[in-house]
Amino acid sequence: MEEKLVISPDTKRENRLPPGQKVVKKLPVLQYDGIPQIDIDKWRFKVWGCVEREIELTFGEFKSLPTVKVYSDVHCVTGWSKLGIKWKGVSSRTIADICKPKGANFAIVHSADGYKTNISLENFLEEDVVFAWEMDEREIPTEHGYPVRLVVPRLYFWKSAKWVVGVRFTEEDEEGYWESRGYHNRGNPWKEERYKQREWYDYDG
Ligand SMILES: Nc1nc2c(c(=O)[nH]1)N[C@H]1C(S)=C(S)[C@@H](COP(=O)(O)O)O[C@H]1N2
Ligand SMILES: [Mo]
Repeated sequence: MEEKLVISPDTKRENRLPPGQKVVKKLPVLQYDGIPQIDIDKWRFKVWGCVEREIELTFGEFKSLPTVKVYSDVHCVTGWSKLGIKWKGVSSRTIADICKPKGANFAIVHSADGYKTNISLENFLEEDVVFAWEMDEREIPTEHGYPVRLVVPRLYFWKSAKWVVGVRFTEEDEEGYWESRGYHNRGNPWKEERYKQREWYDYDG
């Protein structure tokens, strides 16, 4: 089967660096807590919620799905960007083709460390969104999300969940780990959607 190559459109911009960002040479390692230990024999990729078909796949089954290669930059909300990463994995569109979201408006991505993040269905279905198991032509290292990490190149990197164990499609929006701690709900780096607008009551003493 022919493998698709997707060049994330933001990498083709004349200025690839979003406002307020600095380029780093090496991808930093960041997570809210520890790096989870994953037993690959017990690991499953699950999709449930507002879908016509729920799935639960082993790593072998997941890797036998059609693959896509994505070339993208990543931008962390804390101010660093890493340019030019090669990902390989399963397109979010392939997952949607298999599971057929029905009445869904959001994808809530769940990880083995308890991390969650919410992505609108529209953003989730962009062509360059990939559940990757390879980064720069090697298996994704444990600290970067082995066995599977999501990559959402057009949004700040906190939306790119590491150690993914599943996706739940929902009708209603549901804030994830960082979204419920003040991060912006969408997180478009080109609009600097870093944090939620503070309300007037936040300034009250
Ligand atoms: N499961 C999980 N995924 C996560 C996080 C996390 O804490 N847990 N942190 C996010 C944040 S804030 C960033 S910047 C990136 C960091 O990815 P990296 O360690 O591969 O650079 O992972 C994102 N995905
Ligand atoms: Mo981040």
